[in-house]
Amino acid sequence: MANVEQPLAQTPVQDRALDRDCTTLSRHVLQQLQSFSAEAQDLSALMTRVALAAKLIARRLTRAGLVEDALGFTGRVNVQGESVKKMDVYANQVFISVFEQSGLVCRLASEEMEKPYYIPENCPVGRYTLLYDPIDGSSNVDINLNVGAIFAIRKQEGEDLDGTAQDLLQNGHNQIAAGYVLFGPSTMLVYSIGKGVHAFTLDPSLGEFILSSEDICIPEHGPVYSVNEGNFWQWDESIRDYIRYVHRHEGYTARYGGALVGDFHRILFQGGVFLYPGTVKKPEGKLRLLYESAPLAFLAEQAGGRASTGTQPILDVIPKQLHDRTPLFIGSKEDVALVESFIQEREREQQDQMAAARA
Ligand code: P6P
Repeated sequence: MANVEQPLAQTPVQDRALDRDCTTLSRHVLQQLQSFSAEAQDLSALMTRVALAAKLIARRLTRAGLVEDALGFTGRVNVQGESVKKMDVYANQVFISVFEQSGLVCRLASEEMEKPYYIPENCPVGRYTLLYDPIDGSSNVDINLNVGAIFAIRKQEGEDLDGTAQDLLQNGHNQIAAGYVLFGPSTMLVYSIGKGVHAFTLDPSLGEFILSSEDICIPEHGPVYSVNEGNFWQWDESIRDYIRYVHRHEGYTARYGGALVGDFHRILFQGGVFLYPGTVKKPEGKLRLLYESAPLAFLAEQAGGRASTGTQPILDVIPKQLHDRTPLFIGSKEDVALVESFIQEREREQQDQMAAARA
């Protein structure tokens, strides 16, 4: 038998490091599905395109302070009634560009676009829709603080011949993949295809997202509560009761970065709860269901956490419109349940008062 050259021996640590560096996002998706079926290949290709979008946006953000016309406002207002930043426009277009000619995505629905964007050459063969918030927390862009992008992938149902994408108005259990990109000191991509939550860190020297945390689990309880207390005067009494509770009990700490992705990322790893309740000005809440709350709720539940409107699991909510908003309470099971208990208590008191008034 010919003398087969044995590879030079590496230490187990060296072997593990090399294997990790070879665990790219596309490989991980296929490993997760344990399949090379057409659908598995589609998902792997979709995630690879999301990763490309993340790299392009990260590159722009890293140099934003040096590039003409990268920062500041466009002077326009989007469908949400929010002032549009130049980075919002750029990032929105990046997602469109990376999915054109992909043959995969027929429609893109974004916080920045009133109606879904159709890629005719991909329709109707393209079986997937990307829902995304291209830059979440864009108020942080001009001050070089962390921002994020949030995405969800759904399968198109029916032909959508009237171009109104009514099939997107379904609950969050219809998401086949969801995740976010955190543009922070490092760029991280966190995703789930329904088989746990996994985090990848961009290695700029490789231009690849490399697996950094697998099967992430949110602690049952954590010290962090993340909320904009400047809205205290606008909240329902039940939320004020919860805030008074955490103010008066040891073991809680407030963290609020003004960008949902960064605030959620902290809670995903350290536990706690993020709250964006309804307010006097926005009784339905500020955060958008289809491309902010539902994707993060998918991740939270996959990681053993919880996500609620305060009275209903986020993943059960069926939107009436593409840009519907919901209140959001998301994070550790015990901490979300504690917030819900204050809401339920107030509801009981109100029902008792109404019953007493009728008696
Ligand atoms: P507020 C950013 O505009 C965003 O949509 C989320 O990223 C963030 O959690 C929230 O709004 C911040 O809103 O009212 O506290 O400034």
